[in-house]
Amino acid sequence: ANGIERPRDYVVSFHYNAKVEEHHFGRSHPMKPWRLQLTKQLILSYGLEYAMDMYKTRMATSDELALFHDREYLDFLAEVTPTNLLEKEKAAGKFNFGGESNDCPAFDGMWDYARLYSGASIHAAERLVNGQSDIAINWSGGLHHAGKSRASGFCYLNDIVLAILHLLKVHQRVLYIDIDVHHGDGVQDAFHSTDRVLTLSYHKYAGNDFFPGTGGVDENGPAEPDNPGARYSLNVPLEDGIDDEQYEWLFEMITGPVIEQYNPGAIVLQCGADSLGGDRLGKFNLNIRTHGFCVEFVKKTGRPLLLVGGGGYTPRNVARAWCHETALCVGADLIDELPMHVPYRQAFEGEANGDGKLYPSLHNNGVNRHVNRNNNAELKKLVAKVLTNLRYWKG
Ligand code: TV7
Ligand code: CA
Ligand code: ZN
Repeated sequence: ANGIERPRDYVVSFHYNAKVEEHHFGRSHPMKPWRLQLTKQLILSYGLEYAMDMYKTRMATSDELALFHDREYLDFLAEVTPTNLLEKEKAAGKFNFGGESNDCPAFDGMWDYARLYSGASIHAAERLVNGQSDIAINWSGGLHHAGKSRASGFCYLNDIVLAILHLLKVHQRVLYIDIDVHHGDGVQDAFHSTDRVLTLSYHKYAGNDFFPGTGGVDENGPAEPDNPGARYSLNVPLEDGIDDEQYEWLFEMITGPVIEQYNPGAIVLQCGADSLGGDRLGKFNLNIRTHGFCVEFVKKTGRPLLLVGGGGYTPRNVARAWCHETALCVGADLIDELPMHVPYRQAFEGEANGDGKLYPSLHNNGVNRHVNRNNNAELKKLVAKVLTNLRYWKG
């Protein structure tokens, strides 16, 4: 031992390929792969790489992707470019490309970008499957909206579904938890007819007024009599402005019994950072430590754990949250004052950017605070409603 090393209680692996950072969705698009560069820099400046196994991951192959995605859709992704998109009008419409919203643009390098983040999740899952890691992390993944043959909500390939398919090779049951502010519809849909994957998403829900419009509390998987997946989709729809105390209470009250009763062999936690206060798209009031509370809570159950990223549209706070959560995994306490030598330090400096701290309040003086439209009595009823599904499980 060199004095820096200490016994590891968990073997943590970090799966990443820096090439993902170089991709751009286009001017003014809120998804910025560059936030991953900021995240990695924070992690390195705190020295967390000495406490993990660092892997440079490869792109997923077409055969690996075809375990979930349609070949025809994959061929389209491989061929489409900003210039030929118009000629491919028919296919583009079918696969939910371009269009008015431009949520999923055909940007240069998109196919490489999507294969890189997918490759990292697959590699991370393989490490867990082999028992080489207890916790595997891919902050470039977590793209939970992509369908079998459909791009949606900034997601082209569903790395989460692909990773879960690997975990199912050795685990009878896999639990998927999603704390992104958006509903994890793509993962839910992929496993709606099996009881071997339980999906649990916490999100803002406002019907058609908030993307993707699904995830009501009564949406629990098709209720056909012979569908084994019925009751194995759980949704926790929330209003704007939920605070730290309410979210921690809710997360514990629901996730606790779910883990205990479902007894999964492995857990995948999507850590979308758009549920933080001050996010450009989300409207919750969560601080970084509360977001991390969910990671710590799940980690403490001691099951093989895959952590993936997801949304997060205020890059400096995405980097803070995912750095903090990386530290939680390796069991390190980080000092609040950011290291002097962190590159891009100015992105974290100044009153509006968190004053050079790792844990600034994300709702300073009410500036970024959203009105809290959740009340405790309603949340209590919501917990009861979500948990009724558990009474229908057998075994
Ligand atoms: C996992 N919100 C993904 C979340 C995906 C959200 C949406 C935008 C958006 C797109 C842009 C853009 C934007 C400022 C924000 C119905 C619409 C309404 C777009 C103008 N600026 C995740 C997807 C969501 C694209 N989509 O869960 C290019 O916001 O609400 C919608 C769809 C039609 C399109 N308009 C919004 O976090 C990673 N899109 C700027 C440029
Ligand atoms: Ca969610
Ligand atoms: Zn999101």
